[in-house]
Amino acid sequence: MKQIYTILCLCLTLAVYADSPYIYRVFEYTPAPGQFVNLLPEYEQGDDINMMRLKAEEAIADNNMGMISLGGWGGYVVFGFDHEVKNVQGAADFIIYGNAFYAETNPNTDAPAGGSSEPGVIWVSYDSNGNGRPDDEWYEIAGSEYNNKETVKNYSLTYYRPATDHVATPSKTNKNLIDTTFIRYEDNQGGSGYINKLVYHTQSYFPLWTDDDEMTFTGTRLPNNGKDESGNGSYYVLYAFDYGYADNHPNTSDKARIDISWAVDADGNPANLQGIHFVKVCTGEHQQCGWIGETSTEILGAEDLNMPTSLTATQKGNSKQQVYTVTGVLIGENMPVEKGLYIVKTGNKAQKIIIK
Ligand SMILES: [Ca+2]
Ligand SMILES: [Ca+2]
Ligand SMILES: [Ca+2]
Repeated sequence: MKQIYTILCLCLTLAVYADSPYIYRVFEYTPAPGQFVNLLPEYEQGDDINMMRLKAEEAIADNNMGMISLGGWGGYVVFGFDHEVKNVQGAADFIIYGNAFYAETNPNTDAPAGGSSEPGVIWVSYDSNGNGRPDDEWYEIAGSEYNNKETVKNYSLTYYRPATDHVATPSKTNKNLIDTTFIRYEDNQGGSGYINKLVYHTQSYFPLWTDDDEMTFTGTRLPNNGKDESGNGSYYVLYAFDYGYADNHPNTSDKARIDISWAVDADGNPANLQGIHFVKVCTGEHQQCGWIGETSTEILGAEDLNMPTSLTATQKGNSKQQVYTVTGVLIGENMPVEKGLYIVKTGNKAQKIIIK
């Protein structure tokens, strides 16, 4: 009898694992100031930090493939899966979907891959205390630029809200920059400057759901990747780094895939994680490229790449019922008559069903 009970427990664990390969929950959404902030997702009067978190969740969870912007350098989102994303040895484990694309009309024909690559630095965490919350240790995914001497670790940047009586300073040479003293920033390396306001985006760039007059972010700053290939400021190319970042390569590229084995601890040693539950993505670039403005990482979703294929969600909108055994073998569309534990999947939702 005890043996039967154990088997049932194992089955339940399997069934929970089978829920969804996509983002389950957004725990925190804290963009840095930027041209898409208050637009992606849209701020509406009265929205507080939790409402904005829910809007971010609605956009990127459950394979919805909406889009959120993390704003300028340091802005971030924290999301989680409903199961442990396993670190499969020798294979990529998950992908974060962004809106990066390669330029097809780069005047520099010998250039490497690039176009609109806005790399976000990825951190991962295992739910060590088992409470379902991202309050455990974070490990950085050491992407291709981790040991680049231009990468700055423990970079810190503070953005300041414009004063209520702020007067815009339009650029004298670039009509697209309607305020060159818009959002002041200072870093911990002696650097300072302003995020420009662009003629295309005239809303507040400072998150409207916070009362704070300044926002400070700390993390990894990647080398600048933008280059004016026209020589006259009309055509910028943001080059892709080799691997290990979000919103860096197109979603269809193998180079957009992330291997949990790349995770390192604070000293740069391999973290040797067996799996992860939580992911944090931070805008990694602190640069402005003329008329296209500051570089900001965008996120559309994320997916566990190694769930059993027979259990992963079918095409969105397909509401046909499918019945599986607990080991993932498809039985058919009708409920079985034999006693046992089954997984019934309708669209993206999977449920455990016990036939007694
Ligand atoms: Ca792996
Ligand atoms: Ca935890
Ligand atoms: Ca982007």
